[in-house]
Amino acid sequence: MADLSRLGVAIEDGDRDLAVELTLGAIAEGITPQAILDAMTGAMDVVGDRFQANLIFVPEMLVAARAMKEAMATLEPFLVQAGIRPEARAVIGTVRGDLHDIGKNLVAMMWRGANIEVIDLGVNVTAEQFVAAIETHHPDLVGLSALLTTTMASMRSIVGTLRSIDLGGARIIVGGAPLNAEFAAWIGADAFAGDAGAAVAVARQLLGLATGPGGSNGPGIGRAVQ
Ligand code: B1M
Repeated sequence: MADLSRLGVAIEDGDRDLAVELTLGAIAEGITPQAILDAMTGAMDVVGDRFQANLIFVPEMLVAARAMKEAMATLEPFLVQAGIRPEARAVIGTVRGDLHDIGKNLVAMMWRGANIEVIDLGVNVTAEQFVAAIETHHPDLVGLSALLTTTMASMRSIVGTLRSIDLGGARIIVGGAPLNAEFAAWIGADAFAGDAGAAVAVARQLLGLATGPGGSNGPGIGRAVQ
């Protein structure tokens, strides 16, 4: 009998092979794709909480996210068959002038792990590229990352441009080591997330989605005041 808690632990531990094997086993036993997905996203909530609490660090979070990605790829055709769709869609990118993408990639992985579809625009993304992606993909979230004090200005200018167009209700989340909640509020973002775990909790808060089993509003979350 498939044990979904074992699947969760395999993802938390970053054991890709076991995560895929347990996913296949659960599918073969007829466990619903939704229940399997819930076990996976719950595991990523736990990972996010541990990361925020400094109980694990970037390498552990990366291996967990990779295990999640592979297990998700296994589950995806069954989710599609069952008509289960991502709960939200996000566009994310590192802002113009900035080539740092490790943190942004982590946020993208964690969002995917939280059943948010992510369109990743990469690095050095201009305002025009963000606008084009918003017009094409109609996201619920727009994520901007900046790692340099110099590209904080670029972020401000991009958010200014985004505020001048019809975002279709999309909310703007910003993050990156040199930023804080005050800066996020000042440039007109909806929220700041201090790390990839917080990015999931903040996204859920902004979108009014249910908080996962391990998803608490831990440290690192800053809501920008408009
Ligand atoms: Co650069 N770099 N770098 N660098 N680099 C820093 C950022 C720096 C602090 C190093 C230093 O001087 N101590 C410094 C910035 C100083 C400043 O502006 N105050 C710096 C500099 C100066 C530079 C160059 C200018 C160096 C040069 O060429 N003279 C140059 C700039 C290039 C450019 O971007 N135009 C440069 C280049 C590079 C590399 C290409 C060599 C490489 C990047 C490789 C890559 O990303 N693919 C690199 C690296 C690796 C770093 C350090 C060492 C590590 C950054 C990192 O990946 N951290 C960094 C020093 C440091 O941090 N110790 C440094 C790990 C990552 C998981 O954390 O990115 O903070 P972080 O992401 C976190 C949170 O910030 C948050 O969640 C993530 C996960 O928890 N977060 C978000 C990030 N984005 C978010 C978005 C969200 C929410 C949360 O919502 C959308």
